[in-house]
Amino acid sequence: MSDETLIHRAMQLLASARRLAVLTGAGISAESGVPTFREPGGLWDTAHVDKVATAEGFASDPPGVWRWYHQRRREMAVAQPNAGHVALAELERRIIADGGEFTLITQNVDGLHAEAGSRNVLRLHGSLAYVRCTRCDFGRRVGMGPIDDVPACPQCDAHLRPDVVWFGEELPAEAWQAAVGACERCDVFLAVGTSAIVQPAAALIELAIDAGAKAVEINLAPTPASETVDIALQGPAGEILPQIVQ
Ligand code: BJW
Ligand code: ZN
Repeated sequence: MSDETLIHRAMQLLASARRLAVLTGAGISAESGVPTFREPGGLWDTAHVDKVATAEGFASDPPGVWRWYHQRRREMAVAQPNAGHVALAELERRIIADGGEFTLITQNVDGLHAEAGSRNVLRLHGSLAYVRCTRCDFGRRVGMGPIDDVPACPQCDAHLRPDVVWFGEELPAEAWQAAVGACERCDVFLAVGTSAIVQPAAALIELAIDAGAKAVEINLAPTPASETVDIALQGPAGEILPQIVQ
């Protein structure tokens, strides 16, 4: 099937959706200048996953891990939503105005969906605009601006950490349950810019398909999900999304 036909079919599917669930990953923010993880030149090329994205790594070197996150926070502070983020926000407005249901499930920690105007956003992996204490229940929004090199908890003086989900950690229960519910109910499912290998987020794709949804994927490259979705569109999300959200 030609690219044009696939795009037309995806457009029709989205236009017919009554309950849409969308899963996004780092690829949707790539055109905003936010690096992805697993592509050549991505974050995991230069950072060691066990050192920067586990609780054990943080415990053994809080200043080192914070240096890595400060750098990423600086990049996110200047990043602007791109045409892909904007198209999803527009799609939400349209579906809600028609009395439908729209859930945006994101693995991203950059806040760009909310900045683009998306309302119902479930952040499965937390947010780099928040910190929380490694010892007590303290947590706070700090935005993407400069903060202390190794911030300390105002309640107990322990190290604060980025409020993101590292490997081996549970996802925020409320967001996860809401995501599962949205995927079980949706009639159309859209996966955008995710390598679809990090669990349990990637399992949402199968969950939606098994529950009867038609599924569309947008990615620069094939992923493990490409074989199972109904329509796999290959190309930049910032170009394809505005075309299929019309
Ligand atoms: C474009 C584009 C453009 C580029 N347009 N497209 C079952 C089996 C095996 C392992 C596990 C399992 N269950 C759990 C695990 C362990 C683990 C896991 O999944 N490991 C895998 C690597 C195998 N999962 C966990 O540990 C999770 N927790 C958990 O399961 O808890 C239960 C439990 C507890 C205790 C013991 C056991 C279980 C937690 C996962 C947390 C992930 N955290 C990170 C870091 C967040 C903080 C931070 O940002 O620093 O989340 S890792 C990183 O990967 C980040 C992302 O959200 C996540 C997903 O990556 P994403 O978004 O898909 O990005 P990329 O780079 O991989 O892909 C980008 C894609 O975009 C590419 O495909 C490009 O082609 C495309 N692209 N430009 C369109 N312009
Ligand atoms: Zn504390």
